[in-house]
Parts: sequence; structure tokens; C-alpha cells
Amino acid sequence: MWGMIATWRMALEGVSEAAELLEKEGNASDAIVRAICAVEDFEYYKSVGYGGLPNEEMEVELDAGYMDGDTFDIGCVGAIKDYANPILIARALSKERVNNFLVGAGAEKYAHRHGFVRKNMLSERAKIHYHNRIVENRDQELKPYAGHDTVGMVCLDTQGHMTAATSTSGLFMKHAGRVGDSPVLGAGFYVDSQVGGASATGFGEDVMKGCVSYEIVRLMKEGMHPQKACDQAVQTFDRELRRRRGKAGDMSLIAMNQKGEWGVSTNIDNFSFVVAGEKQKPTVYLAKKDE
Ligand code: SD4
Repeated sequence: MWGMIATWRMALEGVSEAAELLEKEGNASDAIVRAICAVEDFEYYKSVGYGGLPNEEMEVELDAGYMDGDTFDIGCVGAIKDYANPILIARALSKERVNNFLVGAGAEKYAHRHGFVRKNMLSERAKIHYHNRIVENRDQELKPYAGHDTVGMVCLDTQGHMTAATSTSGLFMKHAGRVGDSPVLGAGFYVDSQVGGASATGFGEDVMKGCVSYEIVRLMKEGMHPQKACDQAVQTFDRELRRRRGKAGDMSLIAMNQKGEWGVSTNIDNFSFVVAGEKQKPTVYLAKKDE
């Protein structure tokens, strides 16, 4: 048995490629990386990889994270510029004994030393988007939270090996050097092959406060079904943020357990996600917040 769940419609083509691998008993590490690279490489998905949303200085700084649920290897990059596939660099870092999480110039130096492909990640389309937004907001304060998404995935292969991974350009118009929840273990992603995995998309500064991906895995470890674990983690933390801070940022979480059962929960109006498995061809679903 194998299975895969991913955030947003943009994951569909990548998950379809990964599904072909998993059907032929490919492993969860190669499958998830293949799926995320497909999203990173596709220019028109404007919040991941090439063509991603620029920061306020019109530079594309990318975050990505990778975890192996068997070995607990983790690798993460934050605010990395000019490299084509941050997820490949994150996975390479997961093989290191130390220096698993590198940011900015240090991450770029590592990528250069290890021969990763350099590429200017700012597309013409992203430049136009940036300039339009500056004009639209001429008389207002620029809000960093205006258009962004992260691709996050959890993968289970036929050997029972699980992985989780994320990749994003983060919040549009963020400050240079800002790192969101996506490459942060326990916030943007977490996986334990003996239990299951989870991944988040949304307003990183709030997702981080709840370590929501870890919380979902913890609940599944207590025996909770992924759907119940997602609902409990997201809804409880959303309420908690509202009580303490008066508001809660957008949060959408996906999860899959080691039996291939899955769950999703969101506090936004429409959250699309993709599921694939042995008995299910890659399919896009829509989740809505609980009223
Ligand atoms: C971030 N969580 O950088 C990411 C952005 C995102 O839906 O997922 N948006 O905060």
C-alpha cells in the first residue's frame, strides 16, 4: 500500500508523477522530491520555486524542508536565492550529521559546493506582478500577507517508509531574510513512519506558534484518526490564537498516517488539496472551514 497527500491544486501534476513511481515500488524519498521539484519547476505556480513571489526588494528568496520518517533525518533551507530546486538542497542537508538547517548566503555556498543548479528564480511574470502590486498599493501600507501558498506533502511508500516535505517563496513582499514556518520542523512539516506525517500552509508567523504539524503527529500517535487530529489541532489552536491575540492567521493542515488514512483541516473558506493512493488516482478536493 502507498499514499500521498499534498496542499493545493498546484500539487496535482507533481503528485501524479510521484504516483507513477510509488506504484512501481519507488521509495517515499524519491517520490516526494520528484513531486515537489515538479511544482518548483513550473513557472505559473507563483508561490513556489521558479516564478515564486518576490520579497519587498523584488528578490525571490525560497524556503524548503524535508524529513525522513524512518531515520528522522531533517534538512532545511531558508531565504535561499538563485538555486533552482531548494527541496533538493534540503534533502542533501538531511544527510549531514550537522548543519542541517542553512539560510541565505550559507545555504547558497553549500549549494554551490555541492554542484546544485544555479538559476535566477525571478520570472518576468513575477516582476510584473510585483510592479502591479506596488501601483495598486501606492496609497496604502504594503501588506506582506497578500497572495502566497506553500506546497507541502506527506508520502507513504509500499515499504511503509514515510517522508514529509515543503517548498515555498513564502509571503509576498516579506522583508529580505524573513523565514516562515515551511522549513521549520514541527511547524511546516513533521513525519514519523511509525505514526504518520503532517504539513501546513498559511500564515507562517501563526503556524509556527502552534507547532501544528508536530501536534497532529502527536495526536495520531495517541491513536487519533488523521481527520480528527487535524480538526483538533487546527480548530483548538485557531481558538487559542483568537482568545490570546484577537485574531488568527490562515492555517490549512494535511495529514496521513502509516495506514494511508488521511485528514485535512482549515480555518479558511476554500482550501484545495490533492490525495493519491493505491485505490485512488490523484484527485483534487476542496476543504472549507468549520462554521
Ligand atoms: C509562509 N506558510 O512563508 C508560508 C506561506 C504559505 O499559504 O504557506 N502560504 O508563511
